[in-house]
Amino acid sequence: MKVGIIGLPQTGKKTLFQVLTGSEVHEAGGPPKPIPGTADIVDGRFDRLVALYQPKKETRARIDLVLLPKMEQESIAKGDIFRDISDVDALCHVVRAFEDDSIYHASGSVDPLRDVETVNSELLLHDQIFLEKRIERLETSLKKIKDERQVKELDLLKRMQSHLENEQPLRLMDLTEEEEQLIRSYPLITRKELILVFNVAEDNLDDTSLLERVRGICSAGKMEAMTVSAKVESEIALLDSEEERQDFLRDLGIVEPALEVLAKLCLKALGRVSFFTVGKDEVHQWLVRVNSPAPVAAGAIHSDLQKGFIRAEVIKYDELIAHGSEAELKKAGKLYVQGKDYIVVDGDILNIRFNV
Ligand SMILES: Nc1nc2c(ncn2[C@@H]2O[C@H](COP(=O)(O)OP(=O)(O)O)[C@@H](O)[C@H]2O)c(=O)[nH]1
Ligand SMILES: [Mg+2]
Repeated sequence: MKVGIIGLPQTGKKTLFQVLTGSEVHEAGGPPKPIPGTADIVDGRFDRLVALYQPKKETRARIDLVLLPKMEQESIAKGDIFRDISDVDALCHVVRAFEDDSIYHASGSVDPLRDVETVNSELLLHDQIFLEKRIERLETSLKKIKDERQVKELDLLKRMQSHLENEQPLRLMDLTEEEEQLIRSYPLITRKELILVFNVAEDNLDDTSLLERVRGICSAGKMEAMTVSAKVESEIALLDSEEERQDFLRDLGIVEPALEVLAKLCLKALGRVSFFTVGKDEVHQWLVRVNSPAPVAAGAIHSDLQKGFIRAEVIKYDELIAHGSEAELKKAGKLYVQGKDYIVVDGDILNIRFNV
């Protein structure tokens, strides 16, 4: 379960990756390779819970990231880049939106919408070429032996092909469970969820005009979009205390920190929600697949909790904050006891009752 960071050269990919993973990337010589890393999920709810419980230990949820080589003529022509891209579960496309004459742009000017188009066309083209080859092979094989599964697959791939010819990414197609199975092992890139991260100049952080301009193409192509200043984020990351960071954000007039927005979009793209366990010993944020029943969430904590699951005591984050403490919340009768069919909702605080 990992998110790949892609983009044209000099867009801020590395700066953002370093901020997210808290690591330093040294670009080695030789052919460019994907660089793996792990990022904490930034979530203000976690910080509030830590403030409330003052636990001995704090554990944030984490996701895997991969910094992929830049998309440029050479890597595109060789095709290596697509193999790397098809290896990840969701994509985060960093798009340059900041002006800076001292930093070259591969196309000579800063034009974020053009760059989104450029990259999307390359991804569409990759899937088209893949499908074309696969269809050809299937047709040859079907001439020799008639195979029910292959007939179905051919029909599906042809539908996908005409979809791509209309310049529509494959993520727009609704597939049945059976169809999903047929294409599961294929390196189709436009099937993956895509987040556009516009790297804007520091003084454009509160400017929403770019996001308004892309709203149409985002809903048409089922993409998410956000703005960030990779440079500002890397400055914030250098600050020593949480207090300083808060002051800095306030001075910039930032209401919802970009890294929190990005974390949310990444979880959505990966089809994950988070829940919490809380107490004096530890506040812990966990990730589970969306629509997981309570025992599966319990299993994310420990397999014993799933095996011996009895019930889940559920607290709603917003209700806890509104009542100020767990004791007040319980007095108000807002501790919910749920059984094994309960579907965990993002932000739930769970206490699993189990026996071993
Ligand atoms: N002015 C400005 N420069 C930036 C920003 N983000 C990155 N850069 C600079 O742009 C160059 C490319 O950044 P880098 O993170 O290496 O991008 P990558 O090549 O896409 O990985 C570096 O010189 C960065 O310091 C930004 O938000 N504003
Ligand atoms: Mg660079």
